Amino acid sequence: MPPKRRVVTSLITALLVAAMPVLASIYLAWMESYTMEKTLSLTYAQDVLRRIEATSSQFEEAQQKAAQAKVTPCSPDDMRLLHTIDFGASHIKATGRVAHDTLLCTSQGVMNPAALGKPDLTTAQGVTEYLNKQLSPPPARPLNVFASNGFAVLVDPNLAVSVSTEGPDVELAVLVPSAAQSGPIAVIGQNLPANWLEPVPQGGDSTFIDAGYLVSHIQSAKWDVAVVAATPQRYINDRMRHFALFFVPVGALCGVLLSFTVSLATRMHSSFPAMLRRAIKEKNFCVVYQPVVDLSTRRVIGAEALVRWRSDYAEIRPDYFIPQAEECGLIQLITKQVVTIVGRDLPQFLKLDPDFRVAINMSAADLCDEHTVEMLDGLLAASGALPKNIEVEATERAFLQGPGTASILDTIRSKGFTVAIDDFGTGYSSLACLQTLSLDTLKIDRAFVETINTDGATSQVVLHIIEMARSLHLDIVAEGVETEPQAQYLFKRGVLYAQGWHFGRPMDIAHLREGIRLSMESKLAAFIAEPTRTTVGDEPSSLLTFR
Ligand code: G
Ligand code: G
Ligand code: MN
Repeated sequence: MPPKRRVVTSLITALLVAAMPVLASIYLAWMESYTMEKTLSLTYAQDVLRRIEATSSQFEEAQQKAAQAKVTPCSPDDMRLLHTIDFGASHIKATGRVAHDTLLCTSQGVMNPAALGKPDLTTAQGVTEYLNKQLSPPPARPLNVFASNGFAVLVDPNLAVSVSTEGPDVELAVLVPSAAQSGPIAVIGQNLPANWLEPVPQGGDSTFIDAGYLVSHIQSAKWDVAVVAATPQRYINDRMRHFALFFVPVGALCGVLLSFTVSLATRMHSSFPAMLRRAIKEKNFCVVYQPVVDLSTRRVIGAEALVRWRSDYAEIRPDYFIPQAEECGLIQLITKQVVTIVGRDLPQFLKLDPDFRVAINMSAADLCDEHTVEMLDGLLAASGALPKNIEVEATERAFLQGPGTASILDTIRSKGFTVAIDDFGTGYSSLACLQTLSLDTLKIDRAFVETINTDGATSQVVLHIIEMARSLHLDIVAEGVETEPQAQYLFKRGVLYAQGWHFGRPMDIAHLREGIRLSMESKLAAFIAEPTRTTVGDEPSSLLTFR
């Protein structure tokens, strides 16, 4: 990518990454406001419903009292009764008697019969309702008359709906669901759209946004009544602005931090080859050695050299940088440094054990290049080692890189170096390798050693690998041996060599020297038998772990 385009791309990425938490915080602010407004609007509706339910209960109770009394309607006895009932019912303005759509008398006194006209509706409970009747001249307000069996109550339509609300523009309506077509029996606000009044299940509620309002509709569980409360949607927006004052700066801060982290990670990633190059130039690689043990004598007879990158910040493991080094063509420079270090260390091992063997990992690029042979010759010259002291170790992937590889391997073997196939059994063509290549050693991958003494599906595979290696007269090294039973199992089946945490983790040269020395004195076997030896945590015991 051209540099200019890369700058633009990373700038856009940074902006997008920074914008995400901000957008999330706006969404959060909106959700928070919506939830609060929804709760408020439901509270208004519940408030109104509670009052209407109280009125309905009082009406029911009053009607029962009136029915039990058995007095002549509007007689002096009845007037006293009506007055007593009215007095005890806080939500009722007055009680009265009706017949043939005419109000005959009320608890306020005998009056000229007042024609109520046709009833506006009749509820499911059989209550006849006459709405907004101007029974006394203004300024007295119109009243709702609810009648049943000749008994009536007069109710102020505004009493139920006059709840105190957060803003002035909250709309409220009271409905009789069984007579929904007659419209609301009490309203505060504009005419409410018909779809707001559509029934909800008895005892249920629903909240939705429509025509700029947040609408809550609830229906009584007991009575034939429902309430709609609508708050303007802008209340949500106002509230959201308020929340946003808190959420958005926090989101923006997160966005900036995230953007910074992402761009840092991107920059580190894109400059990884540059970092690797610098590490090679500054020789920041070192080598640790994992001991290889002879299972019959339990002596350390060799070791695998494993490269480590000590950067300014951390020790980077080869699993991470070897594939990248292979990809950007830097692996041979790393191999060269490993070989140089091994050449420097080898004399110290050979002084203790002239037959000691160090295995060096090689990649595909190493095995395609004739210079590798020269490099190995250089290693012998520098260390005074013999070819038998060096093993070249590579995975099948590295071996199968074309015809050049086979001839270089042949040259290496003809000089007396040994060649090992690493991680055997994990690739696709391990068998093909055995057929086409001339090898000395087969290293059984850790994955198969792990399954020993388990009933896993592949627990038998290790036996077949051992069989195959023996029929081809290959030395076998089992990798990843973590327990004594694994070691015993392998030894019983003819595996001579092993490496793994049971014998030693990768260690520095000083510790390996100590391990060789101990094992030469046969102290290692005694060490294995030591019953009081403790292990740390769940880590497999390791005889040569000195760190
Ligand atoms: O034990 P460790 O985590 O170091 O091993 C990780 C992997 O890195 C192993 O599979 C090993 O083969 C590989 N490796 C270790 N050192 C080298 C090296 O010097 N060259 C190459 N090509 N691979 C290595
Ligand atoms: O190249 P090779 O696959 O040999 O690399 C060996 C890898 O396995 C390294 O990462 C090394 O640290 C790791 N290793 C070595 N011995 C053991 C062991 O006994 N158990 C486990 N889990 N890992 C091991
Ligand atoms: Mn290896």
